Amino acid sequence: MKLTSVLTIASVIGSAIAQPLSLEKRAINNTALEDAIPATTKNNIQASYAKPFSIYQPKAFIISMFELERDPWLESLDFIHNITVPGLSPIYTTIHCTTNFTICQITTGEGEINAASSVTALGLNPLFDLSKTYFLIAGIAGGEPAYTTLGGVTFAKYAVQVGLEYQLAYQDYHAEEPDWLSGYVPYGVDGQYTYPGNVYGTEVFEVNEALRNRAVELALTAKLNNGTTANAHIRSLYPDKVAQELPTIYKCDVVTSDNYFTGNVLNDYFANLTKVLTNGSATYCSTAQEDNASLEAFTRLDKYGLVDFDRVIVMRTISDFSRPPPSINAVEFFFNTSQGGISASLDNLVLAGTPIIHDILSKWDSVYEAGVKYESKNYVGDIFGTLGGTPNFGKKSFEIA
Ligand SMILES: *[C@@H]1O[C@H](CO)[C@@H](O)[C@H](O)[C@H]1NC(C)=O
Ligand SMILES: *[C@@H]1O[C@H](CO)[C@@H](O)[C@H](O)[C@H]1NC(C)=O
Ligand SMILES: *[C@@H]1O[C@H](CO)[C@@H](O)[C@H](O)[C@H]1NC(C)=O
Ligand SMILES: *[C@@H]1O[C@H](CO)[C@@H](O)[C@H](O)[C@H]1NC(C)=O
Ligand SMILES: *[C@@H]1O[C@H](CO)[C@@H](O)[C@H](O)[C@H]1NC(C)=O
Ligand SMILES: *[C@@H]1O[C@H](CO)[C@@H](O)[C@H](O)[C@H]1NC(C)=O
Ligand SMILES: *[C@@H]1O[C@H](CO)[C@@H](O)[C@H](O)[C@H]1NC(C)=O
Ligand SMILES: *[C@H]1O[C@H](CO)[C@@H](O)[C@H](O)[C@H]1NC(C)=O
Repeated sequence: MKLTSVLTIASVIGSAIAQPLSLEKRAINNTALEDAIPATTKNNIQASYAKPFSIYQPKAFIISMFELERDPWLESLDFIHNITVPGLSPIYTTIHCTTNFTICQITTGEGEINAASSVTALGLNPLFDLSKTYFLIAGIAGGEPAYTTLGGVTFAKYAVQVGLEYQLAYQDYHAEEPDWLSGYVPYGVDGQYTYPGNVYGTEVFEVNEALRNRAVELALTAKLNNGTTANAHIRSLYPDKVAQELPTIYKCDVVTSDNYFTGNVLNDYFANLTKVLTNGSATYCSTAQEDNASLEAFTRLDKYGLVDFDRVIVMRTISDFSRPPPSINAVEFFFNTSQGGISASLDNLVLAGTPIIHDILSKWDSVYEAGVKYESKNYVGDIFGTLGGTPNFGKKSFEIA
């Protein structure tokens, strides 16, 4: 880990943060309290979840999924406060906040269940008013050599959940369906690339493109960790130009699957499925195990005004290639080949993520609090249109099955 470079950037923020502790505790708003649980005579009670007593109103929240993603942030910023709240992962029980509670960090635990549960617990916690908070999902991921490389930093517009499918083992389908690329088939249909007949609603998420583009513009000014000589050797084994080059910042999309897939076949299959699910809009370049889950939690929280879905950024840095180079078979590559280490991807989380956080803090009053300048022009939300608007993916109606 090249801490010198991380600390140089951190000191820019750190020096500005070093101020006496001051909690911005809100005055109690009795009107809001009364509005929170409206009187009703009907047997249909709808509770909103106002947070009139919230103490912490962070401007930026970093979301890590496990220890290795968390630690570079803990080292680079003054996360001196530990706040333990109900519902977090048993391994990661505390939220960390900086000296003046302006920036906070949560570690969700890995996989879709952990991510959704932890983000929900955070969002419902009465101590935190997150209605104006910007969230930076900052994790490492597998990378597609056609679009990114080891140490590369990807910022997504779409997050696609590809694991929600039927699955048959090869021995069970290959006689009848010799052309199938994999044993996966979308729900409610019998063709591998047929648009699903039914969905659970978490299959595709689209986030704010204008905010994503601002984060990319700023990240491009960062001096990234280029990785090890072993990383460089692995890059050189791929025919793809992007894979061979030094890491930079990329705009491309993330898939989520609890199933940690690798190899050419499943990468081809899920790349194609991503196109199908998003009606051609998304380009799969990074694979991770949580983003759709976190985004589902954010969607539900936004519905009640507890967070602003427009303020979510999804950043994934590339720790390893998700398919082998032509000269190595998939098993040998996955289980037996060192790709040169993940330290560049961990460093680059902080190096590429800090500029947007710095921008949010330094232009809070003039730009970010109101959230107008970088508000979305694209559709944002899930496949159902839960937050309003009409997605350019999905269908008019799905069966519930
Ligand atoms: C907290 O620290 C940030 C970062 O330096 C600074 O921009 C902000 O004004 C501080 N907020 C308060 C309430 O002191
Ligand atoms: C109090 O809450 C009401 C209803 O949510 C809102 O309209 C009003 O602006 C709030 N007042 C203050 C001072 O925040
Ligand atoms: C806060 O949590 C971190 C790890 O999550 C730990 O290293 C640190 O010691 C804790 N600090 C306090 C004051 O408990
Ligand atoms: C995936 O898509 C590519 C490009 O559209 C196509 O050439 C390829 O045959 C597809 N793969 C499968 C297994 O259908
Ligand atoms: C990475 O390589 C680029 C291009 O050569 C260079 O500009 C940059 O300074 C290098 N980064 C570091 C941290 O050395
Ligand atoms: C891994 O490497 C060792 C030593 O070179 C070799 O004996 C073993 O067969 C390899 N395993 C796989 C799965 O390629
Ligand atoms: C997406 O593609 C499916 C399958 O072709 C189609 O039924 C659906 O109408 C398309 N959705 C949009 C918004 O174009
Ligand atoms: C998860 O990601 C997949 C693939 O990008 C997408 O189809 C799905 O809608 C996403 N679900 C959520 C909840 O984001």
